[in-house]
Amino acid sequence: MKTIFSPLHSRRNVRTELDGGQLIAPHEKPSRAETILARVRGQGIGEVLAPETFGLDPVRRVHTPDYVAFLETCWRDWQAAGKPGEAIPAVWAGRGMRHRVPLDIDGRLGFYSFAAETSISDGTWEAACASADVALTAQKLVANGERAAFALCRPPGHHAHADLFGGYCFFNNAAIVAQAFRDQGYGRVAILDVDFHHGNGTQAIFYDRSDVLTLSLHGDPDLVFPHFLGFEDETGEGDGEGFNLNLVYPPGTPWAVWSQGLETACERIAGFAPDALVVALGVDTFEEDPISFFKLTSADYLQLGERLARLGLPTVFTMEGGYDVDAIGVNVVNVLEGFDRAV
Ligand code: SP5
Ligand code: ZN
Repeated sequence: MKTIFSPLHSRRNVRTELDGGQLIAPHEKPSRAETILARVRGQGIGEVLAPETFGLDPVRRVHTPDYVAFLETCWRDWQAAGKPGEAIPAVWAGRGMRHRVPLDIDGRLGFYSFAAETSISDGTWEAACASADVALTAQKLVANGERAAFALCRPPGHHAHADLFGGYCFFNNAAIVAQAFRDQGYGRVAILDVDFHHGNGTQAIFYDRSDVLTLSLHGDPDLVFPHFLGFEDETGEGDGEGFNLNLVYPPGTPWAVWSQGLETACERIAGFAPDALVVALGVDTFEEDPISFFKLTSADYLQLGERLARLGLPTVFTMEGGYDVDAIGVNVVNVLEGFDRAV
């Protein structure tokens, strides 16, 4: 399968992540993408292509214009306000307060975010735009007849809502791909999120729609990020009732248990009979991941890829999380090789 990669990902290179009351070196760092790319090339799984540029119209099909405009100028506005460090939200509209967009950059950072671990600095905007182009280029390949394509997106996307950043995410690449398929006449699209964390942004974007089925397997939000969405009683609303599936697992979950959820999700996808599949591919389910608590092994990712291939659908993979950089290349490429082997 072909891989789409942009060196502009490296423009996303913040120094800080708020964690445990300290500013630590971020988990979501440039070496993640470089390690995956090296493994893609090393295993020779297919050509590596640069993205085409699609502009912001397909991004704005999923994100609000004011959110996109905020991201574009956020770093400049922060600097113009004379702030010494990286841009980090520190105030939010709590219960009973007003959800209106303030003028001040501190206020706007809070309005357009749901978490403070995602700092913004020079180059974040450029990398987020390039990441969306990577995803849209993979979508175009598949729309033009490729069975599958791998969008090596960085920064990741699945936590980003229509107008919220957080969880290391700015543009929801998986949602942008699904909407692009819809806009090109694909009637139904499924998004399966196998990242360790709940795909809260993806769920929220399509929550009231029956044309995009969203499914996510993840760590119990009672215990882990994003904490405020991702429970199993969230099944969709309005037209979308019955078109969202969350499968929640506890600490220590191994492949033998996780794969039963994968089977449930795959059967639901088959019943939906979509015209295309988007896989939000995180490998922070790995047993050695530094911020997660599942116990998948490197070999398990081959089986994951095989099961996804058996759905028999045109498939776009978008890269999401995975923070054990030593293993991230092997684990991601195992999914893609397992898929290609089963096709
Ligand atoms: C795309 C993706 O996987 N985003 C995940 C964002 C998670 N952010 C919160 C991380 C909290 C980490 N706490 C670590 C404590 C263990 N030392
Ligand atoms: Zn994750």
